[in-house]
Amino acid sequence: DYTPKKSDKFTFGLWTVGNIGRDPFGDPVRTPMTPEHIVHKLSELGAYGVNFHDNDLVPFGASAQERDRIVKSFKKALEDTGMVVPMATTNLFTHPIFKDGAFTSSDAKVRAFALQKTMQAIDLGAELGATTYVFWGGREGSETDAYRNPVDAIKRFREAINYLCDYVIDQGYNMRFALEPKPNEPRGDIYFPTVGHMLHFISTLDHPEMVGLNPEFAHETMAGLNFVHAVAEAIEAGKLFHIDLNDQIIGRYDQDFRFASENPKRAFFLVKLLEDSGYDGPRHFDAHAYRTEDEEGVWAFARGCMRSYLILKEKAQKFNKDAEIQGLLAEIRAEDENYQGPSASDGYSREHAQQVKDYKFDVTALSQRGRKYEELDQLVMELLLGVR
Ligand code: GCO
Ligand code: MN
Ligand code: MN
Ligand code: MN
Repeated sequence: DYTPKKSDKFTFGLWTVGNIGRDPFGDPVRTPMTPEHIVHKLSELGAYGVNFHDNDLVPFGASAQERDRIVKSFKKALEDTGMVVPMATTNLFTHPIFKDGAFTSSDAKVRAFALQKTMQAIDLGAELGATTYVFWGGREGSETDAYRNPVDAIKRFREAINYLCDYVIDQGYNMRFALEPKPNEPRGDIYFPTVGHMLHFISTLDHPEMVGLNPEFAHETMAGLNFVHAVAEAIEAGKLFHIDLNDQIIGRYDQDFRFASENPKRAFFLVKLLEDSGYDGPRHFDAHAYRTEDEEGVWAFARGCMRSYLILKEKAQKFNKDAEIQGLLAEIRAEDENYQGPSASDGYSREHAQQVKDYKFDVTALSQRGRKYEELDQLVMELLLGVR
C-alpha cells in the first residue's frame, strides 16, 4: 500500500497545509491552524518533518518572551510526534518594508534590516535543528528596470549571501544554504530566474561549497522549462540540497498544485531521477490545497501529494524491472556499446584528434536508423496508465 512512513522523508511547510486560501481576488476561506496542530496532523499522516519561515512560527515583531513561549510549545509538539525540522527560511516578502525586495532593495536600510531579520531567523532555524536554510528571493526583482541596474542587484545579492555564509560559519552552525529560483510572481520579474542562473551565481560566491539549490517543480515549469533536466543539472553539479515538489501548468500564475496532479508523466521522470540518483534529502511539498477546500480537504491534499509520490516511486521500480522496457533499452543502447572507434571520452590528444578526423562514418546508415522511442514511450505510458 502507499501509506507514507517517516523513512520516506516527506516534509511540508507550515505555510503549505497552513495556507488559508487568500488570493489577489478573494479573502481567506480557511481559519489559521496552530503550528502544533499541523505538526500532529502531518505526523499522523506519515510525514517526516515540517519546515517554516520565521513568521510562520513567530509573528513579525513578537517580543523575546513571546518568541520563547512559542518555540517551547512548538518544540514540545516536535518531541511528542518525533517530527523534525530539516529546513527553515525567512519571510522577506510579506511585510510592506520588502515591497522593493530585501537583499537587492534600492534602500540600504532595508538591505541591512533584511540581514538582521535573516540572522535572527537562522538562529531560530538552528535552534530547531534545521540543517538546510532556503533563500527564495520572493521580491528580489523588479517591474521596471528604470530605477535599478540589474548588475547592482546581482552584486548586492552576492554580498548578502557571502555575509550570511560567514555568519553561519562564525556561529558554528551545521547548516547549508539552498537557493530557490523563480522566474516571476510576486514581482514582474525575479533575478536569478532558473536553476541554471543560480548554479552559475553559486560558483561566484566566497563559500560555494556551502551553497546549493532548492529547485521547485512549479518554478521551472512557469518558465516553460523541463524541471527534470533542471534537477539533473543540480544533481550532476552536486548541488541538489533540497527540493520543492508541487505541480503547475506552463504559462499560468504560480499554482502550487498537489504533486503530480497536472503533469504525472513529468512527475514520474522526476521521481525516477531522484530515486535512481540516491538523493537522500527531504521530499518537500511546497504546494497548497485548492481554495475550494476546508480543513478536511487540506489533509486530503497532503495525503495525495505523498501517495502520488509513492505510486510513482513504485512505477519507477517497475520501469527498472520491466523485461520489455529493459529489453528495448538494451537494444537501443547496443549500437552505442558496440562502437569501437575513437570518442570524446578517450580524452584529447593530438593523435586522437587526428583519428577522429580520419574515421569513416556511415552517415547514411546512421541517419536512417529508427530510435524506437515511440515504442518505448508508449510502454512508459501504459505503465503509468496502469495497464502494465
Ligand atoms: C513561492 C515559493 C515559496 C518558497 C518559500 C520557501 O513560490 O511562493 O516557492 O513557497 O518556497 O518561501 O522559501
Ligand atoms: Mn513556488
Ligand atoms: Mn508558490
Ligand atoms: Mn518553493
